Amino acid sequence: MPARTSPAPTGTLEAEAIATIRTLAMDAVQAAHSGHPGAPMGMAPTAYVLWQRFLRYNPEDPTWPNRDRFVLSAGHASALLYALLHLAGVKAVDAGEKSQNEPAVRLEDLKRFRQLDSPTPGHPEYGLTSGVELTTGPLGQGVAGSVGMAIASRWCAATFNRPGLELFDFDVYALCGDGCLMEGISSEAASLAGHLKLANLCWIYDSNRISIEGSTDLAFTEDVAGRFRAQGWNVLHVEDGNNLDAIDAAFRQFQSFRAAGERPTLIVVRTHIAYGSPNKQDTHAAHGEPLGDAEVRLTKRAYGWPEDARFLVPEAVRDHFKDGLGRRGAELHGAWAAKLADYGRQFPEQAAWLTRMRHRQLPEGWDQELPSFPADPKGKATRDTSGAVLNAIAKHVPWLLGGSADLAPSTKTRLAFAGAGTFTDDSPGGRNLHFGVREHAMAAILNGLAVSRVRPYGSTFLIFSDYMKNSIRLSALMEVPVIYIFTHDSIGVGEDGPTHQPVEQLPSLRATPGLITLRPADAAEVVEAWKVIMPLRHQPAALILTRQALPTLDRTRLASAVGLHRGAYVLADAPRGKPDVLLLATGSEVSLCLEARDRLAAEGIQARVVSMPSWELFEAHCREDPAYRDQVLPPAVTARVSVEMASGFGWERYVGMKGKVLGMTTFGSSAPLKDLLKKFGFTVDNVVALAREQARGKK
Ligand SMILES: Cc1ncc(C[n+]2csc(CCOP(=O)(O)OP(=O)(O)O)c2C)c(N)n1
Ligand SMILES: [Mg+2]
Repeated sequence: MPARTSPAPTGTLEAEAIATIRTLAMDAVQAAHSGHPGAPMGMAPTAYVLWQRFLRYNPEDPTWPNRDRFVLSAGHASALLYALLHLAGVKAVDAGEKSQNEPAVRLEDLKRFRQLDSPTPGHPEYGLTSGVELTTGPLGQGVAGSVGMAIASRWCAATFNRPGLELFDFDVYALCGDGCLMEGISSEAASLAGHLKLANLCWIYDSNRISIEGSTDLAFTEDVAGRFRAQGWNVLHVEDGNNLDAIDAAFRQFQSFRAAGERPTLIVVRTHIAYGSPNKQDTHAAHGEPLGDAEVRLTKRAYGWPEDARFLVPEAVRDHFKDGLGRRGAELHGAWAAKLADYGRQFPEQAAWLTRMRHRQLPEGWDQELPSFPADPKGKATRDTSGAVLNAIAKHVPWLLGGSADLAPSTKTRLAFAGAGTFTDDSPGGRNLHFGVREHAMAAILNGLAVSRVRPYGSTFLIFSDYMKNSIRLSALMEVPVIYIFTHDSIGVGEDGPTHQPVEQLPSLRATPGLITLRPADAAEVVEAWKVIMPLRHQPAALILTRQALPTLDRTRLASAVGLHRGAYVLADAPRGKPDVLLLATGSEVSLCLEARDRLAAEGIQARVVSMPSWELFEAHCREDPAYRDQVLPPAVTARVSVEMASGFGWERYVGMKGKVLGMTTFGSSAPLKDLLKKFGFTVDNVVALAREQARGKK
């Protein structure tokens, strides 16, 4: 292996294009006085070869469903992506995904790298900048998300393609660095990708052997190639990241592997951050920071670039990209559009699905088989009713697919109807996904599926949402409608003990902007929760469900569960109309409050029970209808008790500083449920006592 890469190419149009990418990235970082120039400079030749010679992408229509995806998993190298989007002439699209006649990234935007309201934020943000396929920056998320895209490509091909009318065959490329491959999530995702034989997936590893603290010798000396081979991947090496022929050969090799259909591909590209001045060579000093004006000049000189030029884009370079990527993309896109028209004539039903799926609309009649549940004091666990509802919906939403991190029998998320199938390498049209015990990768893969426009759900125990947290927040940040199904939602788990009993997870999900959390109280609320979730187009949802059975409430005596749509509703009012005390609860604690209400009435205390399955929906509803808050939570009634088997964090918002929060202040413990309920105070007696105290105190 050479000690260092060859000098940057010069003297050809290709060399000029690469130098343009490099100098744009340098200049952008320098102008912002922040950002990472190293990876963009090191990977410019590889990115150039991929985009110009291989990527099937039409800059005129960056939402073309069959485009090859390029994911910049090393999101700190965002300047590279913005330079590429700019040079390729990628067009902006509006909210309705119509291509606009203006660039996604203008030269002015590169000059405003990392500034307020620019489309060139510090890390690439999906939905903000056309052409950005996934929000990246938290290392590992991009490569893991790319697995979701590769699954989507195969699933869409199996579902929609017809002989002679292959609408889907896109490839997915993800560019990562040492950091992404150090992160555990990349191992989870690579393991699954290898198992599923996702031959349409290519990760490109910028092996520059540097991360922030210095050489990878400090903390990362494993045999990366060996690890990927063991996970069922092809591994290719490009020993010199400036050698365009070697890079070209590697992508060609990927394409032949792809045709063989057996394994995903990792291309290890050895790069070396070659700065201008000798003293920066082989040092990590400038890594991850702007180079400084003097170094920028020297580096430009080494590229044969005018030293004083800033943001210089030779017209010939733009034309070059138009002739390469642009021309190829336009031809492929044109041929695809013709195919789609033909497809629409021959397979109108599937074509209609495709249109709806692309625009995140539901098919007609998606809710025609929604079950209803009669009142039943014994009732069912909400995980069970949710499983039934999910199946009833999935039958009529052909692109709703998902699975669990090895807990489907417990989370009740298996699609069991005829034809649902299981997604495997030889049945890629299956709709049950097996993620294995890989929660973090599961959530990132769900994001990759969601941006590919299928409707994904994933499930596990609520406690393990912590393993998935960064990907969950990215679903919210990207505004994609991933459905998270979390069961075993409290100390109700019982004997499994505190390791499995969620306490702080609910508040943490509620604190995530844009995520809708729903904790239904009975079977009827489960149905209503799904009615809220399915039409969501830009928001992820977390559905929080019990393992233990809950009564199915008698809605002839109580308010309709339709109230769930407003997030909180008066389920049972004070028997004589004017409440002395409000009992607020979610999920399994709602029926506890109903019992307490009856006992309080016998003592002459009038209690109102408010079911509050979703704080987010309640807040959203109250923004539109401020009077609703006072209707549900009359300001005059300050005697209030909230009851939820989770950390009480945040309930003060609804019970006020003088109200009582009955929640968890410690971890749970391992014991039969009834003993735990007693120990932690989730008994009718205790709720009655607290309510009495509140009501008396306020009189
Ligand atoms: C999950 C996560 N942890 C830490 C960081 C902060 N961070 C940004 S870049 C970087 C080093 C990445 O090294 P590498 O992937 O080799 O990229 P290079 O520095 O070579 O461009 C770190 C630790 C991050 N973005 N994400
Ligand atoms: Mg590195």
